[in-house]
Amino acid sequence: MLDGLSLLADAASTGMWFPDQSSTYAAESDSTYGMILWISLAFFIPLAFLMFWFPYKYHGGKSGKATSRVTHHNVLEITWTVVPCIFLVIMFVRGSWGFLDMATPPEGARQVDLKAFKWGFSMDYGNGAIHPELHVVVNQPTKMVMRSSDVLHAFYVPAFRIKRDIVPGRYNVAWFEATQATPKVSDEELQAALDAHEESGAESWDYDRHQITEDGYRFYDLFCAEYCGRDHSAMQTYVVVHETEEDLNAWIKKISSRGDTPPAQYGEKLYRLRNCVGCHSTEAGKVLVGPSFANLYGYEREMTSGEKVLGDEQYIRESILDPKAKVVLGFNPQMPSFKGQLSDDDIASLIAFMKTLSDRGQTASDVAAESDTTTNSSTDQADAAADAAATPAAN
Ligand code: HEC
Ligand SMILES: [Cu+2]
Repeated sequence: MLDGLSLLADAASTGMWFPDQSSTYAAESDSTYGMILWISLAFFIPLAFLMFWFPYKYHGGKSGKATSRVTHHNVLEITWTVVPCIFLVIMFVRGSWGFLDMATPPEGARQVDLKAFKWGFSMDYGNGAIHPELHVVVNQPTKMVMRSSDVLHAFYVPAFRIKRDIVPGRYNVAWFEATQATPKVSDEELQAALDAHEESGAESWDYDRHQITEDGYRFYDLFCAEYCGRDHSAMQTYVVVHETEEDLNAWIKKISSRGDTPPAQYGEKLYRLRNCVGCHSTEAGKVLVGPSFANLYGYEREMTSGEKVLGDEQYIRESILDPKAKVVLGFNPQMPSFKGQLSDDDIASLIAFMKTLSDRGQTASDVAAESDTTTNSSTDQADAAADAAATPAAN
């Protein structure tokens, strides 16, 4: 209730019911909308008034017998046909100008490949730089090439007045040019938000609460605008508009390499950013679409082929690059391949993260380290296999 009131107050204080006009489309879209709204009101109000006034004025009383006094009136008929037609043509022409403009991306637009899935977005900036947020440069056209990996979704950025369906089995293109950057906040403000995040213990970054991204930028909302199932209402991401191309390129570089983040910590980040989190939990026994990552490393599991496989580096790497090669018993081969999307270092980081989730993570890596210098790895592996056979699989 209070939320609703403050939303109303927000809307009233910005003068219109819309967010700031932040793209080249916005002014034209709003004025077309306004024109249609006023024309509709100009017809609706007198018509609604007459609907009540005429029955009152011409009613014949209780005893009166219903008769028709309708005759023909050419001038009247032509007027009420031609005048609304003119308005309709104006609406159509303005609408189609806007539509044609939106349908033809300009030469040289920067391209971002968008993938929509149940229930999130992933933006591909090329060269393995993939992130859920959409990052673009102010006053430069951006072309979105969009696909869906499951059902119908839609790309909707209210501040840009752009909305486009994302259809499984085909590519849909949209383009826009942002006219207002979303600046980076001061280092102190970012640090305060990072601290608050740390303190809250929340698993993922709370954009609504902090009002900045994890990298310290303000943002616009990007919604899915097509009902697509259970978590449709939470299917949302964020748009950052950089002030310069250099700033955007620096950000892309930052997300596409680990830098000096420890591997396990970076692996956890990838787990969330690349949406492993959508299908794999980190809690023992909590099965989502795929098996839990808890005690994956260092334990044996059975495949649909009947083969038993140890969860070591080689197996995990193969599971990520070629998921259908070995399919875990009791699961469908639904995992997409991440070939070409995760670098060797990314995969190593993910494995380091999985080790932190396994009670054999430490010992197993010691074993691996030892096996480089000594030659007892086969006996250790046999021990591990015997252990795994003795304990029923945790997941
Ligand atoms: C669309 C859902 C989905 C996504 C997203 C997904 N996986 Fe999977 N994954 C599965 C399923 C289902 C299986 C089990 C079937 C199989 O082995 O292919 C699986 C199996 C695995 C296995 C083998 C597990 C085991 O217990 O043997 C690993 C390792 C793995 N995934 C890693 C990842 C990583 C890393 C990511 C993110 C980069 C990821 N998966 C994203 C669905 C998914
Ligand atoms: Cu959706």
